[in-house]
Amino acid sequence: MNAVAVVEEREKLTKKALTADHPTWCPGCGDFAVLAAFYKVLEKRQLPHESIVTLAGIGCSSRFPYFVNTHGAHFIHGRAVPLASGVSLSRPDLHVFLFGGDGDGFSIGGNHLEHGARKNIRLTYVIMDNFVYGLTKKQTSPTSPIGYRSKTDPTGAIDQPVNPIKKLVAAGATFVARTHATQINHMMQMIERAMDHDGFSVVEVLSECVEFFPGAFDAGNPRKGGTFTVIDERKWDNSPEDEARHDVTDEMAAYRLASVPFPGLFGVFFEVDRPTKNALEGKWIAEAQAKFGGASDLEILQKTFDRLK
Ligand SMILES: Cc1ncc(C[n+]2csc(CCOP(=O)(O)OP(=O)(O)O)c2C)c(N)n1
Ligand code: SF4
Ligand SMILES: [Mg+2]
Repeated sequence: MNAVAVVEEREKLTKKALTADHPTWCPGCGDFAVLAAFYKVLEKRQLPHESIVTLAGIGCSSRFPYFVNTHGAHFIHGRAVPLASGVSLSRPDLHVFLFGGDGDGFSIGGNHLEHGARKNIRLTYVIMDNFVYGLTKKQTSPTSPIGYRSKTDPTGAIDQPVNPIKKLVAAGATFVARTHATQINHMMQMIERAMDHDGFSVVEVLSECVEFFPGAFDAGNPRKGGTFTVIDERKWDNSPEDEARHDVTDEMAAYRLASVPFPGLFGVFFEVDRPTKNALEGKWIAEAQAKFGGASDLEILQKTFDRLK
Protein backbone atom coordinates (compact mmCIF):
# COMPACT_ATOMS: atom_id res chain seq x y z
CA MET A 1 0.00 0.00 0.00
CA ASN A 2 1.34 3.41 -0.89
CA ALA A 3 1.77 5.78 2.02
CA VAL A 4 -0.21 8.97 1.47
CA ALA A 5 1.55 12.12 2.61
CA VAL A 6 -0.81 14.27 4.63
CA VAL A 7 0.12 17.91 4.44
CA GLU A 8 -1.56 19.84 7.20
CA GLU A 9 -2.62 23.34 6.22
CA ARG A 10 -1.94 25.77 9.03
CA GLU A 11 -4.46 28.49 9.61
CA LYS A 12 -2.96 31.95 9.31
CA LEU A 13 -2.35 33.56 12.68
CA THR A 14 -4.55 36.65 12.62
CA LYS A 15 -5.28 39.41 15.10
CA LYS A 16 -8.72 37.84 15.53
CA ALA A 17 -7.18 34.50 16.50
CA LEU A 18 -4.81 36.26 18.91
CA THR A 19 -7.45 38.40 20.60
CA ALA A 20 -8.90 37.22 23.91
CA ASP A 21 -10.82 39.42 26.37
CA HIS A 22 -11.49 43.08 25.59
CA PRO A 23 -8.78 45.12 27.39
CA THR A 24 -9.96 46.70 30.63
CA TRP A 25 -7.41 49.54 30.59
CA CYS A 26 -8.57 53.17 30.89
CA PRO A 27 -9.36 54.76 27.50
CA GLY A 28 -6.14 56.31 26.17
CA CYS A 29 -3.77 54.18 28.28
CA GLY A 30 -0.44 53.68 26.49
CA ASP A 31 -0.65 49.93 27.08
CA PHE A 32 -3.23 49.59 24.26
CA ALA A 33 -0.54 50.52 21.73
CA VAL A 34 1.87 47.95 23.16
CA LEU A 35 -0.80 45.27 22.77
CA ALA A 36 -1.49 46.42 19.19
CA ALA A 37 2.25 46.23 18.38
CA PHE A 38 2.48 42.74 19.87
CA TYR A 39 -0.48 41.50 17.78
CA LYS A 40 1.13 43.01 14.68
CA VAL A 41 4.50 41.36 15.38
CA LEU A 42 2.87 37.96 15.89
CA GLU A 43 0.78 38.37 12.73
CA LYS A 44 3.88 39.37 10.78
CA ARG A 45 6.09 36.59 12.07
CA GLN A 46 3.49 33.78 12.00
CA LEU A 47 4.99 31.84 14.90
CA PRO A 48 3.17 28.56 15.52
CA HIS A 49 0.22 29.61 17.71
CA GLU A 50 0.77 26.78 20.18
CA SER A 51 4.41 27.80 20.75
CA ILE A 52 3.63 31.30 22.08
CA VAL A 53 3.48 31.93 25.83
CA THR A 54 2.50 35.28 27.33
CA LEU A 55 3.27 35.76 31.02
CA ALA A 56 3.08 38.61 33.52
CA GLY A 57 3.17 39.62 37.17
CA ILE A 58 0.58 42.02 38.66
CA GLY A 59 -0.27 45.57 37.63
CA CYS A 60 -2.33 47.28 34.93
CA SER A 61 0.36 46.39 32.37
CA SER A 62 0.56 42.86 33.75
CA ARG A 63 -3.07 42.27 32.72
CA PHE A 64 -1.62 41.77 29.24
CA PRO A 65 -1.94 37.93 29.09
CA TYR A 66 -5.72 38.22 29.61
CA PHE A 67 -5.99 40.02 26.30
CA VAL A 68 -3.85 37.65 24.23
CA ASN A 69 -5.16 34.29 23.10
CA THR A 70 -2.02 32.20 23.66
CA HIS A 71 -0.82 30.01 26.49
CA GLY A 72 -0.34 32.39 29.38
CA ALA A 73 -0.52 33.29 33.03
CA HIS A 74 -1.00 36.36 35.20
CA PHE A 75 1.22 35.50 38.13
CA ILE A 76 2.31 36.90 41.53
CA HIS A 77 3.43 40.55 41.77
CA GLY A 78 7.18 40.71 41.03
CA ARG A 79 7.53 36.97 40.43
CA ALA A 80 7.04 36.97 36.68
CA VAL A 81 10.74 36.47 35.84
CA PRO A 82 11.07 33.24 37.90
CA LEU A 83 7.84 31.92 36.37
CA ALA A 84 9.00 32.74 32.85
CA SER A 85 12.45 31.30 33.59
CA GLY A 86 10.91 27.98 34.57
CA VAL A 87 8.77 27.87 31.43
CA SER A 88 11.70 28.83 29.20
CA LEU A 89 14.13 26.31 30.75
CA SER A 90 11.72 23.40 30.78
CA ARG A 91 10.19 24.04 27.33
CA PRO A 92 12.90 25.29 24.96
CA ASP A 93 10.45 24.86 22.07
CA LEU A 94 8.29 27.75 23.29
CA HIS A 95 8.61 31.50 22.65
CA VAL A 96 8.35 33.06 26.09
CA PHE A 97 7.10 36.66 26.25
CA LEU A 98 6.85 38.46 29.53
CA PHE A 99 5.00 41.75 30.09
CA GLY A 100 4.89 43.97 33.15
CA GLY A 101 5.31 47.35 34.73
CA ASP A 102 8.05 49.42 36.31
CA GLY A 103 6.82 48.54 39.81
CA ASP A 104 6.57 44.84 39.05
CA GLY A 105 9.99 44.74 37.36
CA PHE A 106 12.12 47.20 39.30
CA SER A 107 10.57 47.28 42.81
CA ILE A 108 9.26 43.99 44.14
CA GLY A 109 10.69 42.03 41.21
CA GLY A 110 14.01 43.88 41.01
CA ASN A 111 16.07 41.08 42.46
CA HIS A 112 14.50 38.45 40.22
CA LEU A 113 15.18 40.69 37.23
CA GLU A 114 18.88 40.79 38.15
CA HIS A 115 19.14 37.01 38.35
CA GLY A 116 17.16 36.32 35.19
CA ALA A 117 19.48 38.72 33.38
CA ARG A 118 22.76 37.34 34.72
CA LYS A 119 21.65 33.77 33.94
CA ASN A 120 20.80 34.91 30.42
CA ILE A 121 17.56 32.95 30.29
CA ARG A 122 16.04 32.93 26.84
CA LEU A 123 12.92 35.10 26.97
CA THR A 124 11.62 38.49 25.83
CA TYR A 125 10.55 40.91 28.54
CA VAL A 126 8.57 44.03 27.61
CA ILE A 127 8.55 46.48 30.52
CA MET A 128 5.72 48.99 30.16
CA ASP A 129 7.20 51.87 32.11
CA ASN A 130 4.69 54.56 33.12
CA PHE A 131 6.75 55.98 36.03
CA VAL A 132 3.96 55.12 38.52
CA TYR A 133 2.04 52.29 40.17
CA GLY A 134 -1.14 52.51 38.11
CA LEU A 135 -3.21 49.58 39.34
CA THR A 136 -2.98 50.63 43.00
CA LYS A 137 -3.85 54.23 42.05
CA LYS A 138 -0.78 56.40 42.09
CA GLN A 139 2.14 55.52 44.29
CA THR A 140 5.73 56.55 43.52
CA SER A 141 7.51 53.87 41.49
CA PRO A 142 11.27 53.28 41.13
CA THR A 143 11.23 55.19 37.84
CA SER A 144 9.15 58.17 39.02
CA PRO A 145 11.13 61.39 38.55
CA ILE A 146 12.20 63.49 41.52
CA GLY A 147 9.40 65.91 42.40
CA TYR A 148 6.56 63.64 41.20
CA ARG A 149 3.60 64.05 43.57
CA SER A 150 1.86 60.80 44.46
CA LYS A 151 -0.06 59.25 47.34
CA THR A 152 3.22 58.03 48.84
CA ASP A 153 5.05 61.31 48.14
CA PRO A 154 2.41 64.05 48.51
CA THR A 155 5.10 66.73 48.53
CA GLY A 156 7.01 65.22 45.60
CA ALA A 157 9.32 62.22 45.16
CA ILE A 158 12.75 62.68 46.74
CA ASP A 159 14.53 59.45 45.79
CA GLN A 160 16.90 59.03 42.86
CA PRO A 161 15.03 57.01 40.18
CA VAL A 162 16.33 53.81 38.64
CA ASN A 163 17.84 54.12 35.17
CA PRO A 164 16.32 50.96 33.59
CA ILE A 165 18.88 50.70 30.78
CA LYS A 166 21.91 51.00 33.08
CA LYS A 167 20.37 48.58 35.55
CA LEU A 168 19.66 45.97 32.87
CA VAL A 169 23.07 46.23 31.22
CA ALA A 170 24.84 46.02 34.60
CA ALA A 171 22.72 43.01 35.59
CA GLY A 172 23.85 41.06 32.51
CA ALA A 173 20.89 41.30 30.13
CA THR A 174 22.22 40.52 26.65
CA PHE A 175 19.72 42.65 24.70
CA VAL A 176 18.49 46.00 26.02
CA ALA A 177 16.34 48.42 24.02
CA ARG A 178 14.03 51.37 24.66
CA THR A 179 11.02 52.64 22.77
CA HIS A 180 7.89 54.80 23.13
CA ALA A 181 4.31 53.53 22.94
CA THR A 182 3.31 56.27 20.48
CA GLN A 183 5.94 55.07 17.95
CA ILE A 184 4.31 51.87 16.75
CA ASN A 185 6.79 50.96 13.98
CA HIS A 186 9.78 51.51 16.23
CA MET A 187 8.12 49.55 19.02
CA MET A 188 7.49 46.63 16.61
CA GLN A 189 11.10 46.71 15.41
CA MET A 190 12.39 46.59 18.99
CA ILE A 191 10.06 43.70 19.96
CA GLU A 192 11.07 41.77 16.83
CA ARG A 193 14.77 42.25 17.45
CA ALA A 194 14.30 41.23 21.08
CA MET A 195 12.46 38.04 20.14
CA ASP A 196 15.14 37.15 17.59
CA HIS A 197 17.82 37.50 20.25
CA ASP A 198 19.00 34.25 21.84
CA GLY A 199 19.07 35.33 25.48
CA PHE A 200 17.50 37.60 28.11
CA SER A 201 16.10 40.39 25.97
CA VAL A 202 14.36 43.44 27.40
CA VAL A 203 12.48 46.30 25.78
CA GLU A 204 11.56 49.26 27.98
CA VAL A 205 8.48 50.97 26.52
CA LEU A 206 7.50 54.41 27.79
CA SER A 207 3.75 53.84 28.07
CA GLU A 208 1.69 56.70 29.45
CA CYS A 209 -0.68 56.26 32.39
CA VAL A 210 -3.28 58.82 31.31
CA GLU A 211 -5.01 58.54 34.67
CA PHE A 212 -2.16 59.11 37.12
CA PHE A 213 0.73 60.60 35.11
CA PRO A 214 -0.77 62.28 32.03
CA GLY A 215 1.73 63.83 29.65
CA ALA A 216 4.67 62.03 31.29
CA PHE A 217 6.24 61.14 27.93
CA ASP A 218 5.21 64.09 25.77
CA ALA A 219 8.87 65.16 25.70
CA GLY A 220 9.58 62.02 23.63
CA ASN A 221 6.56 62.39 21.34
CA PRO A 222 6.99 64.63 18.25
CA ARG A 223 3.20 65.00 17.94
CA LYS A 224 3.22 66.66 21.36
CA GLY A 225 6.20 68.90 20.55
CA GLY A 226 8.80 66.45 21.86
CA THR A 227 11.79 64.75 20.26
CA PHE A 228 12.09 61.07 19.45
CA THR A 229 15.82 60.61 18.90
CA VAL A 230 16.80 57.19 17.61
CA ILE A 231 20.22 55.64 18.29
CA ASP A 232 22.35 55.57 15.15
CA GLU A 233 23.77 52.05 15.20
CA ARG A 234 27.06 51.03 13.70
CA LYS A 235 26.69 49.49 10.25
CA TRP A 236 30.27 48.14 9.98
CA ASP A 237 30.45 49.48 6.41
CA ASN A 238 34.01 50.89 6.68
CA SER A 239 32.72 54.39 6.04
CA PRO A 240 34.33 57.28 7.98
CA GLU A 241 30.95 58.29 9.45
CA ASP A 242 30.49 54.79 10.88
CA GLU A 243 33.16 55.51 13.52
CA ALA A 244 30.80 57.89 15.27
CA ARG A 245 27.91 55.44 15.33
CA HIS A 246 26.95 53.31 18.34
CA ASP A 247 28.53 49.87 18.69
CA VAL A 248 25.80 47.85 20.46
CA THR A 249 28.40 45.44 21.89
CA ASP A 250 30.20 48.28 23.71
CA GLU A 251 29.01 48.23 27.31
CA MET A 252 30.57 51.57 28.27
CA ALA A 253 29.01 53.22 25.22
CA ALA A 254 25.63 51.81 26.30
CA TYR A 255 26.00 53.49 29.72
CA ARG A 256 26.99 56.76 28.06
CA LEU A 257 23.90 56.72 25.81
CA ALA A 258 21.72 55.75 28.79
CA SER A 259 22.96 58.88 30.60
CA VAL A 260 21.39 61.27 28.05
CA PRO A 261 18.84 63.33 30.02
CA PHE A 262 15.10 62.66 29.72
CA PRO A 263 13.47 61.88 27.31
CA GLY A 264 16.77 60.22 26.38
CA LEU A 265 17.43 58.07 23.34
CA PHE A 266 15.43 55.25 21.76
CA GLY A 267 16.68 52.08 20.09
CA VAL A 268 19.08 49.26 20.90
CA PHE A 269 21.59 50.22 23.59
CA PHE A 270 23.22 46.84 24.08
CA GLU A 271 23.31 43.47 22.31
CA VAL A 272 25.86 40.71 22.86
CA ASP A 273 26.08 36.95 22.39
CA ARG A 274 26.65 34.98 25.58
CA PRO A 275 25.63 31.36 26.18
CA THR A 276 22.12 31.10 27.59
CA LYS A 277 21.30 29.10 30.69
CA ASN A 278 18.98 27.15 28.38
CA ALA A 279 21.94 26.01 26.26
CA LEU A 280 24.30 25.36 29.19
CA GLU A 281 21.69 23.44 31.17
CA GLY A 282 20.58 21.57 28.02
CA LYS A 283 24.15 20.34 27.50
CA TRP A 284 24.38 19.26 31.10
CA ILE A 285 21.06 17.34 30.87
CA ALA A 286 22.16 15.65 27.62
CA GLU A 287 25.43 14.55 29.25
CA ALA A 288 23.59 13.18 32.29
CA GLN A 289 21.15 11.33 30.03
CA ALA A 290 24.02 9.79 28.06
CA LYS A 291 25.62 8.65 31.33
CA PHE A 292 22.35 7.04 32.41
CA GLY A 293 21.81 5.24 29.09
CA GLY A 294 19.26 7.63 27.65
CA ALA A 295 17.05 7.74 30.77
CA SER A 296 14.38 10.43 31.06
CA ASP A 297 14.74 13.39 33.47
CA LEU A 298 12.37 11.66 35.88
CA GLU A 299 14.25 8.36 35.75
CA ILE A 300 17.57 10.16 36.40
CA LEU A 301 16.00 11.94 39.36
CA GLN A 302 14.62 8.65 40.69
CA LYS A 303 18.01 6.96 40.32
CA THR A 304 19.68 9.84 42.18
CA PHE A 305 17.13 9.57 45.02
CA ASP A 306 17.61 5.78 45.11
CA ARG A 307 21.34 6.28 45.59
CA LEU A 308 20.65 8.53 48.60
CA LYS A 309 18.47 5.92 50.35
C1 LIG B 1 2.96 40.97 47.00
C2 LIG B 1 2.16 42.16 46.54
N1 LIG B 1 2.50 43.39 46.98
C3 LIG B 1 1.80 44.46 46.57
C4 LIG B 1 0.74 44.29 45.71
C5 LIG B 1 -0.05 45.52 45.28
N2 LIG B 1 0.28 45.93 43.94
C6 LIG B 1 -0.39 45.43 42.88
S1 LIG B 1 0.13 46.06 41.43
C7 LIG B 1 1.28 47.04 42.22
C8 LIG B 1 2.17 47.99 41.46
C9 LIG B 1 1.91 48.02 40.01
O1 LIG B 1 2.75 48.93 39.38
P1 LIG B 1 3.44 48.59 38.02
O2 LIG B 1 4.13 47.29 38.07
O3 LIG B 1 4.26 49.78 37.66
O4 LIG B 1 2.22 48.38 37.03
P2 LIG B 1 1.19 49.43 36.41
O5 LIG B 1 -0.08 49.20 37.16
O6 LIG B 1 1.72 50.79 36.60
O7 LIG B 1 1.10 49.03 34.98
C10 LIG B 1 1.25 46.84 43.59
C11 LIG B 1 2.10 47.54 44.56
C12 LIG B 1 0.43 43.00 45.28
N3 LIG B 1 -0.55 42.74 44.41
N4 LIG B 1 1.15 41.94 45.70
S1 SF4 C 1 -4.57 53.41 35.67
FE1 SF4 C 1 -3.05 54.16 34.22
S2 SF4 C 1 -1.80 52.35 33.66
FE2 SF4 C 1 -3.73 51.64 34.60
S3 SF4 C 1 -5.11 51.28 32.86
FE3 SF4 C 1 -5.50 53.34 33.64
S4 SF4 C 1 -4.19 54.66 32.37
FE4 SF4 C 1 -3.43 52.58 32.13
MG1 LIG D 1 3.80 51.35 36.43
